[in-house]
Amino acid sequence: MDPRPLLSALLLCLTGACTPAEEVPETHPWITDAQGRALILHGANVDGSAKGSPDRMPVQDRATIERMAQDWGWNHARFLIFWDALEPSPGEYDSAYLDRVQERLDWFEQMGVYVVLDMHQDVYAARFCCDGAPEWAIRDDDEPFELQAMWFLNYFQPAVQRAFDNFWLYTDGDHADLQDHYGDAWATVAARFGSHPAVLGYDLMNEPHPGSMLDSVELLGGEANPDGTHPEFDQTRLQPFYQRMIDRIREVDNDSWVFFEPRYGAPGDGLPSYIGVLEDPRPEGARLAYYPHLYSVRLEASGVYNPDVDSTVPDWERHRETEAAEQNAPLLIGEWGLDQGTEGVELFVADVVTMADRLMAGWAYWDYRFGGWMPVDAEGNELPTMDLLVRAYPRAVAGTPTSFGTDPATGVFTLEFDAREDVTGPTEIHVPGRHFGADWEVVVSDPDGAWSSSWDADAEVLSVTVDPEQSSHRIEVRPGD
Ligand code: 9MR
Repeated sequence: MDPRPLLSALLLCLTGACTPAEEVPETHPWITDAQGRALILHGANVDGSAKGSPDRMPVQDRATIERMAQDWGWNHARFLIFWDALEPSPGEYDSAYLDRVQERLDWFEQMGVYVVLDMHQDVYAARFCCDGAPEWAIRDDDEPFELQAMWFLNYFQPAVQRAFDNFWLYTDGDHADLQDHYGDAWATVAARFGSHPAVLGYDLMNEPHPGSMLDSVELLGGEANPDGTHPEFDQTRLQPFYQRMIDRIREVDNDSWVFFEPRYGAPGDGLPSYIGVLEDPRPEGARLAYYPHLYSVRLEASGVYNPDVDSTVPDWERHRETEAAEQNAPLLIGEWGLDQGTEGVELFVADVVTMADRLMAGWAYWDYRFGGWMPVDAEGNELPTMDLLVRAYPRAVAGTPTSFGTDPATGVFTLEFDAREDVTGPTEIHVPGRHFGADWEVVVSDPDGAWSSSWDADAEVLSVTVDPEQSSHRIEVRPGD
């Protein structure tokens, strides 16, 4: 028997971050649209090509990005932005860069795609291989750095770890200006884009790395160490940083959602995060969303997915569900994905999307580049896994969703939700023709004649207006023959 889940659960409780199952709230807040409808988001990260491009924009043009909405029925993009592009010298923001971001946001708005702006970093900064902080914000104390062949191995270089350590030490370090600048950079983004109709909110930092506090045993999937550095990092570095950023953003933007993720590494692989409860000063109620990543180290190391020995998906589900409930925050997968050449790729993708439906969590696939991990080749042709990413889901629910999902045996999609008085507009369900055919059938639990539906064949969106007299509703979409 694998003792890890038990140990992880125990550790979670020892560190005060555990919520016994019976205390987990039954509902969580929903991200809603202007009509109050709960949004479920399916989409992709747009995208890794921006990291190294001279203008820091992804390679795609309007037409390729439009395929998200047109061909796959997606309504979500996690859009990469970079601190070094935004603030090339201290306190000076590049307005031409923001204009380029704006152009993409306008495209997304026209496509009905909701965007989360993700302040991306990998290995702290471009100087160390990858992307993130501007040159002036690298405080590595001249620690050594040797470029490694695999990008993530650079995280073990002393210069990289020192740069992170200095960034995280806010109150007792000499580098408090770094987080102040980072917060001001976010405030600049939020002041400029907070009211943009496509923008849902901000992901505070991509995969925040613990620097020298990284526990590499845990990173490689080993047992969590109860005396290890990760709980300390999460609670004394990451959590106060997040709180500072939330408070700073709220000075300029009261309405957008603030998304946050666990530290880099182990949580993505299913191990616990220890971030304590974050507070949103927003007087009308919190708008904080939990946006963790999911990657299986075992799968990436072996090139094979075997669910009998790889418990990433169930481990991740258990911990993230508990943590989201503890934060009282909606849960969405900010990144997940894998090399399409992996043995068992379809099984893994099916396991993740089914789990996400079970949690009623949206997701953004990593990433949108054709010919990379996206199941679309360099010429733009779909690979078989795309059929799993294109699935029925409720894009907007006129009430509080209580469950949804597709029965793998029958292909029937079912959505259940409770009525809510302050919502207007119909419930919208993406019904992909590739799975449902042309003569599918919709069955609603409300009395005949008390509900109505319409069909947008172009967008493949079914709209259902339910009977306001009923307190709960069940909508089934049954595939045609
Ligand atoms: O997939 C990306 C790979 O091509 C790059 O070399 C690497 C460094 O820039 O980043 C990879 O993308 C990672 C993302 O930035 C953060 N989460 C994990 C992604 C996959 O490893």
